[in-house]
Parts: sequence; structure tokens; C-alpha cells
Amino acid sequence: MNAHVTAENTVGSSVLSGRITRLDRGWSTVLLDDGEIVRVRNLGVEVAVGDFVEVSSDYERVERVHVRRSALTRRSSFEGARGARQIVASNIDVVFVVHAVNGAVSQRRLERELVLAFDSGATPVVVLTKIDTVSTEEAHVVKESLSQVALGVDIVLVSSRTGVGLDLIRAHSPAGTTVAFIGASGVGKSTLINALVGHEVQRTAEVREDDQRGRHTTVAAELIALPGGAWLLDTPGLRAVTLWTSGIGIERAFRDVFTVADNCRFRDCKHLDEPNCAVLEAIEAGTLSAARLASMRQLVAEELSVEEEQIERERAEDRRGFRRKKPQ
Ligand SMILES: Nc1nc2c(ncn2[C@@H]2O[C@H](COP(=O)(O)OP(=O)(O)O)[C@@H](O)[C@H]2O)c(=O)[nH]1
Ligand SMILES: [Mg+2]
Repeated sequence: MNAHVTAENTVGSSVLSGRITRLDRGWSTVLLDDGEIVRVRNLGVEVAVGDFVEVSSDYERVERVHVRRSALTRRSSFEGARGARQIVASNIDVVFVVHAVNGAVSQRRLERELVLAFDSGATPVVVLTKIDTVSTEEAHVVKESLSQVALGVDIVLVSSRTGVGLDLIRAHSPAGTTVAFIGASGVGKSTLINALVGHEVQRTAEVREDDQRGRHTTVAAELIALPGGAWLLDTPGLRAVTLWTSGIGIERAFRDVFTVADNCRFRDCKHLDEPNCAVLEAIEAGTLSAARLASMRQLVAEELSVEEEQIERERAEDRRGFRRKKPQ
């Protein structure tokens, strides 16, 4: 850092704003507002793909990260980072939760994905792909089954092969918004992304291994411009779905259970064997599915265990900090 740059910073004329499109150990790739792409250090700041940032005017490092309007978060997969969280993608408006209509469509998996999406602060939209492989009736049955757990969430049916339904995806991705796709391997995410972009930006299951060599640089961008003016964020971290905790996701994804629970006699009813439990009564009466309560329980238990890990981690960090602060 030299005096010249410091002087520029004081007058505020040389702040470079942009957005992080890619992260590699200690380095951020930033798409600046003027379209230039720079690679800068990100030491000392917590950054995520999708962050809006300011870069120092000497193009050296990320100086400031703007407040995130949403963040997809998971437990860190890094060695030695038990209990730590990792933001895998930020500032996303819509999370498309993708399932293949002809695959092993699972309500339980969808519930988990919706919790994650709601937790991030983004709006989830369910996408049923490959509808060209089934009859209209079959597609309807699958949609019906998923709609039982996707309360208040739009479900769109698409075929990347015929192009049917792509306009519905586009309608959910207006200019200026940022979208992301999550879902199991093989459901057709890459094929759908390629169809939306209009040319191949991602490898799909059909590309043979030996064709992939040398392709990597062309798919390196994790923030992809869509023709309609929206941004598509696709980062490797999105491919693994592990829960993080904030509570809000479960409440939104299981709004039916929470609504019924409002009528339980006890505020802190656990819906186990308490008297006048509205949830158990609803299950008895057949208006609420037992599988759904079990599923919610499972996710709540997972969140609790993550929370415990987190508390344990914070305690350990406090102890280390305390030792450091002690006089020599
Ligand atoms: N029939 C049909 N096949 C599809 C469609 N979308 C994807 N596929 C096929 O499904 C397989 C997995 O697709 P891919 O995009 O790689 O899935 P990803 O793992 O979610 O990215 C590939 O063989 C695709 O050609 C579709 O709309 N219709
Ligand atoms: Mg893929």
C-alpha cells in the first residue's frame, strides 16, 4: 500500500465495486461494475461467491463486503472446522429446487431442501424436469405428491429437451435477480442451465470423461449471465446439501405443522404424549400426515446437533482467545 493509493482512498474517488464470481484459497475473482474481471486477495474478510464487495484501488484485496440480502449456508466440510458455518452462495433471490419427474421423487428430500432454501432468505421454486419422459397424467401425480410438502411454493414443469416450461423459469428470473439451482446429481440441472443460457456452459452427464480435458477453464465462472439479464450462481458448494441452523427455515417449510400446533394446549408442546395436543389430534383425524411430523422432528434434531457443535466450537475459541489475552 503506498501513499498515492491512500490519498485516493481518502477522497473516495477510486473505490472499485463488484461481485465475487469465484473463490480459490485466499483469492477472490471479482467482476467489477465496469465489466473488468480481477483476481484479488481476500485475507481478513469472510467472503462468499455472490458477495457484493469493494476492492482496494490498487487491485490488491477485498476491502469491504456489503451486507448480504440472503445466504445459503451449510456446515463447513473443511477438516478441523467442526461446528463452523460456510456460506456457499450469497445474495440469491430465487433457489430452484430441482427434481426429475421420472426419478426417485422424494418428499423427504424436498422438505430438507426447502428448509435450506427458506433458511437462506431466498424464495424457493420447485422445478420438475424431464417431463418429456412421462405422460401428462404421470407428471400430474408427481406434482401432486410434491405439492403436499411444498406449501406456498410454486412448482414448475419443464423439459430441457423440448423447451417446454423454460419460459416459466425465465418468469421467475427477471433481469437483475440472482438465481441458483440445487438438487441431486442427475436430475438435469446442468442440462437446464445450458438450455437457459442457450449454449453449453456446463458439462452434463452425457459428456464423456475424456472429452472433459481442457474444458475446465470455460466452465470456471460461477456467476453466469443469463440472456434475460438475470444472474445464475453455480458454485460447487451448492452441490452438497447439509443443514445449517437458524430455525426460520423449518418454520416456513413446515407451516402446516406450526399452524396446527398453535392450538396445542401447551405452548411448548413437543407433540409426543401431551394432553390436548392439536398436532397428534390432527394426525389421528387424518388431516396431517404422521410422516411429515416425523420428518420435521428429524430436521429439528439435526439442527439441534449442529447448534451444539457450534456452541462447542465457540467455547473452544473463547478459551483460546482467553489464553492469548493473558499477560505474558
Ligand atoms: N429426456 C430428458 N432428459 C434430460 C432432461 N434434462 C436432462 N436430461 C438428461 O439427464 C441426465 C443428467 O442431466 P444433467 O444435466 O447432467 O444432470 P445434473 O447432474 O443435475 O447436472 C443427462 O443424461 C441429460 O441428458 C430433459 O429435460 N429430458
Ligand atoms: Mg451437473
